Amino acid sequence: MAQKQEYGASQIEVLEGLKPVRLRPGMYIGSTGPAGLHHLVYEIVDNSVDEALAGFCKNISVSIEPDNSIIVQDDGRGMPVDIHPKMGIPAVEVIHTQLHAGGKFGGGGYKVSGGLHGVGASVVNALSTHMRVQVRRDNKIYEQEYFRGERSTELKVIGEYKTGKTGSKTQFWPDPEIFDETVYDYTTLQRRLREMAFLNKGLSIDLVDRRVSPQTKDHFCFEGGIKEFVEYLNHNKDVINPTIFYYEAEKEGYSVEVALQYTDRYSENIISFANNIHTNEGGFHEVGFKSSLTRTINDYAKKNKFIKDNDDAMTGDDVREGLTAVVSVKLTNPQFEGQTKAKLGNAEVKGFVETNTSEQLTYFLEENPKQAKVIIDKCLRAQRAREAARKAREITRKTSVLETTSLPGKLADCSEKDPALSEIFLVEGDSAGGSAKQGRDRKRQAVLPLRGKILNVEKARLDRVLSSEEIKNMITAFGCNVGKDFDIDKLRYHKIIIMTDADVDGAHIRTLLLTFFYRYMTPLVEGGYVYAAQPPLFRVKQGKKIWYTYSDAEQDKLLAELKGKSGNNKTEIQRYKGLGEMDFNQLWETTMDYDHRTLVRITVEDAQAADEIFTTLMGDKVPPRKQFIEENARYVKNLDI
Ligand code: 2B7
Repeated sequence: MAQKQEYGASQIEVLEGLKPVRLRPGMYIGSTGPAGLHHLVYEIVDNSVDEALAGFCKNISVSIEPDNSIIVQDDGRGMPVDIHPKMGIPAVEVIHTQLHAGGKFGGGGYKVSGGLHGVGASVVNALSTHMRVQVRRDNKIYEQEYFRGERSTELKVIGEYKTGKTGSKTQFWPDPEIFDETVYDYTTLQRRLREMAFLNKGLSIDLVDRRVSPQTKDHFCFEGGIKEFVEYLNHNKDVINPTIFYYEAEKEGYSVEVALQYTDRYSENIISFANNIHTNEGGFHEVGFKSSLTRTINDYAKKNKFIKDNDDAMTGDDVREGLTAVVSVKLTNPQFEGQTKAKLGNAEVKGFVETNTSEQLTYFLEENPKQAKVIIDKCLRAQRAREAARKAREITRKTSVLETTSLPGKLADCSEKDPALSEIFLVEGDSAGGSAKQGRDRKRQAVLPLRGKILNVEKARLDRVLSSEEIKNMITAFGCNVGKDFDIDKLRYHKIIIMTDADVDGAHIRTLLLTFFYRYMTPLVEGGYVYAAQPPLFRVKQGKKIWYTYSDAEQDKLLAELKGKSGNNKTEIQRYKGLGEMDFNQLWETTMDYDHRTLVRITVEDAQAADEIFTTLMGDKVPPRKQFIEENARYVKNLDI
């Protein structure tokens, strides 16, 4: 490593520049947990994507190196290396050591993708022990290195060539002083980079994991963009209109792309993005899309005599039942609002999306009358079902189970009345339910056994969902109703703990529950009230001593330690196939006892991923399931498939 430089006044300013990032990393990357760790990669990739959006980069590659460092490479113009007139140091150094180096290099409005407005590279640098940047430009390879955000070498030319190729390459090592954990998860990067490739059509993104042998690889490039995204989202579902509706439109400073297709499902799945950022909380682009959809479908239905007049008009819910749609807008000055800054606040986008969608969708329906008919029929069926369900609800309202105050018979409630101190275990199977009831802390822990598989709410309308015994039991036990009537303030337990076996069936039940909570009790997931219990995988006994381990790695470690210690003691190992194999004492000690258990809090992302995993792993179409199991055999192995 090069020797430290003497710093002039202006350079001290540079070093001061990144201090706040190390002091308050959460302010810049959201958290120092796994989400923040992966965010580092997205910040760097965002800069490559911007270069692609500017029209100069076609290929991006991301590699997880054996030492858990990350290499990102692109074939753009290469970061500028000329001396910055004000700072007196190379532009590439300014980019990596200054907090506000955005926009100055590519002219006004350069930054189009999300992220930290061009300060991404310096933030990543500040949070890495070491960073190495290479630029190919003017037939020269330039290189500079940094240490915890400080320049550790001067920019220098380390090679020359004649091909005229250009590009940027960055390698960074996330700082263990900052992050709780510095091990990257392949599937997390895979999901986001796949999404990025869908959102930027024609852009090629490669991902490789060099930590494993053979290396795991993906190549993402979608000429069809978000049209292929919709195809991907629906790959395991039965679709209504075989032709996916797709259009793109542009005007000064704004672009919009929409793709949609109806399925035979009952839920709606609209995913919206602004500047490649998933706008979870919606915003004006989504509002514009939805109002256009409702109006255009009703107008077409009226014009073609599917409905008589406005009295027969379908509601937004009716026209969105079974809909899969992706809405992606890009704009120069996005305003992100809402609790998680995931809501697009630019009001002018509404009219832009609404006008274009109406025009293009009308055109699509008129061009494809057969598909228009199956779509309208589907919406009309939804309308009739909703109407019938509403009438049925009105009749049964007073006697409705959901309104009664009596708790389900299978629930063993706790005596504590303060929800903040109470928790409920949702336990797979009656036998484990029995042990949990016996082993629990009766004051603060309630137990509700769930029998077998719960209903897949993806495939049923609300009225059928509400006729499921297991679901009714949960609704009454939680005390806060369901769907539009859900009231989080009435929640009777502030911890809802899913306790399932550590096998594929257990994962399936957990997934079904998460899908239900996410679809029908959204604030429950958003508020962080849902947890997964972690039952042990092994019990190890040696003499009078007993250990429980919760992963294969932990088990291997323990066995190695025990081997090192005593030679002649016999070791008994029991592998738990399910919760049912534990007696009530063991269940308490390992999984329920406040002092010894581990609970994993479920995030909104977990719940969203549940839907995807679920349709792939357990869906009704066989080939994707087989493919999933083959591809994930290594991960599923310890789930005892
Ligand atoms: C706002 C800053 C971050 N930048 C440029 C030009 C190209 C370019 C970049 C990049 C990630 C790691 C490999 C513009 C923009 C800086 O100014 S950043 N390519 N790739 C990147 O960071 N990849 C640029 C105008 C003329 N020539 C080059």
